[in-house]
Amino acid sequence: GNEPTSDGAYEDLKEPSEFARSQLNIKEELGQGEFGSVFKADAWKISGSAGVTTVAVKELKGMTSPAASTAFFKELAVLKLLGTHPNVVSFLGCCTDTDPFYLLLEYVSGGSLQSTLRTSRTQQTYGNLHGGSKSLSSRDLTRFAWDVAKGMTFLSAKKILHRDLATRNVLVSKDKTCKVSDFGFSREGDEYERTTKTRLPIRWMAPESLFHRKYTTKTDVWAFGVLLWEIVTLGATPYPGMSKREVMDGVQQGYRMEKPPHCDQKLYTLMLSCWNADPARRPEFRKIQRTLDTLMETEH
Ligand code: ACK
Repeated sequence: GNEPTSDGAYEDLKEPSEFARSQLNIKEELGQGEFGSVFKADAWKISGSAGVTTVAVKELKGMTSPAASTAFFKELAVLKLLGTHPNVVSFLGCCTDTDPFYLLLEYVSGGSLQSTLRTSRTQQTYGNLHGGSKSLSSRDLTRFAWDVAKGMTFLSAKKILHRDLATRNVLVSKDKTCKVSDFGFSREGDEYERTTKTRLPIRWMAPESLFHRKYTTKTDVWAFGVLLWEIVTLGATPYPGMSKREVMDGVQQGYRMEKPPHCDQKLYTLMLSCWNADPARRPEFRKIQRTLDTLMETEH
């Protein structure tokens, strides 16, 4: 329990996932995350590992913004519940004793799925639909989708909503395994109603999220359908040529993106099922995973 010790110190209050800063050697910046910089670092003896482990460090300079601070601690709360899965970026610890705060995560060396898809293009025309990849086979693309589905099956079984599922928030390891990342918007619970609207991922959002601020596992399923479309188009921006307003109105009136060139009919059918207007009729992640299991078996 958290009883005061005889000298008055609340030693038991020490966070079990807290990691000593003195065992952390921060190296280069990897980029900007939603609440601050992300760094590469060496961690000494982290989560039971001997010696040095390369980790990713998400930094929050606490005084910068209350919204960022809220996002940081929400992400931390979700990460602590997470457990490990090969298709979800694992949480290794945190430094929350003083400013700046750090989240320590498994380091995934290949960058985001979005950049992996885009740099694989034979032509660097990001805005356009394009089927040609110089380095990724159609089986690689199906495997990306399959990996994300497995990660999301794991998260949804834990009743964790991601709420910002998109290729920019999936990381790719050296052996091309996809890992779901960025839980800054995630929440625990079956259903969640968002009350503030900061930087909403409009093009990935289901109609009930856009118009009623309702988030469920089935709104993550909708976003998964958009992620499938991103994979097939090698990282194009969804609803090409449409403004955010046009996307919102279109989606509400039943408009859905057409089948991209080169897209397998079975994958397109899966996308359309994720975009069913009725959330109850969208498939569960477990079902999506099984559909992709079958596609992986038939594709060589
Ligand atoms: O696309 P990237 O190289 O992959 O650039 C972004 C940047 O930090 C800002 O989010 C990278 N990043 C985020 N989390 C991790 C991680 N766990 N391992 C490796 N890189 C990461 C991300």
